[in-house]
Amino acid sequence: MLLPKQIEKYAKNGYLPGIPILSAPEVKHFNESCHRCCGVEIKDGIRRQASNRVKPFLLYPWASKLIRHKGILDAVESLIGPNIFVFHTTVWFKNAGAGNYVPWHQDATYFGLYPYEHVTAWVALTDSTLENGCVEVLPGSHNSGQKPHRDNRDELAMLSRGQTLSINLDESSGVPLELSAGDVSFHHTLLMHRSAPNKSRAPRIGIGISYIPTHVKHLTKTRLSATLVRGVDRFGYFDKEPSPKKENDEAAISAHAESLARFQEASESIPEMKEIH
Ligand SMILES: O=C(O)CCC(=O)C(=O)O
Repeated sequence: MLLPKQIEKYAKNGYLPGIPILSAPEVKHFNESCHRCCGVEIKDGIRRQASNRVKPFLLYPWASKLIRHKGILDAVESLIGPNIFVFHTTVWFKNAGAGNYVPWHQDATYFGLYPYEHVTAWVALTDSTLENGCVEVLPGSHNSGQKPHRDNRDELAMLSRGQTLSINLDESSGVPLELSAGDVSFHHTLLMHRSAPNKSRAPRIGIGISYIPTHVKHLTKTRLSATLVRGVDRFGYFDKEPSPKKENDEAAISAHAESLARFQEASESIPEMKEIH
């Protein structure tokens, strides 16, 4: 569990910098598994993000294990309470020397969740540095609410719609979250953050796991699914997702496709995005 002063810092700043949580053998296992399953993008022609890098816990037993890691869940429970869903997960895989980047954004913009209690645990499977394009945050920026974004058609922008904050930002107050492999950072859904291209000679890999308390609602008409990873769900706002029994499990592949299709439909009608366009 986190210490009270860490919880206070998260409330004040909107993030916690890297906490060492994964052991060295775990980093090796998850890094190798991630390379094997997500190293090469599988594009489905609709989404900008490769389908094997979105919600991989519905496809691969190793990812299903990662989202249930006790050390990560203990920290998450300290921030959002004991009843926890995984709502989403993205493998942020930046190849060596790749120009891909993540523009300044707030995660809440494209999730359509309320209240704003979603927290992302960003799990470093390699070191993450300024040179290889670590996440950078604007401390305290989660306190000023949801801000307008615009779509960004740049193919190198890694977000599903290339969402980019369309307000003036004081980038000079940005803080890089430099992490060692095995560290996990945590950020609030309204925290403004971004990451630059990977200028190093090795891949930079992080897995962003989106956790929500079970009382959080999704605001669009599409009914979404989520995975209960701790506690109980007394609300029934989401359909429960099955876990993969093995890699290339046919049932898991169709559950994953179904979940992504619903997410895609919902993201087209997120209220924040509607107001903006
Ligand atoms: O990994 C990155 O470069 C960006 C991550 C991010 O935007 C997120 O986890 O919300």
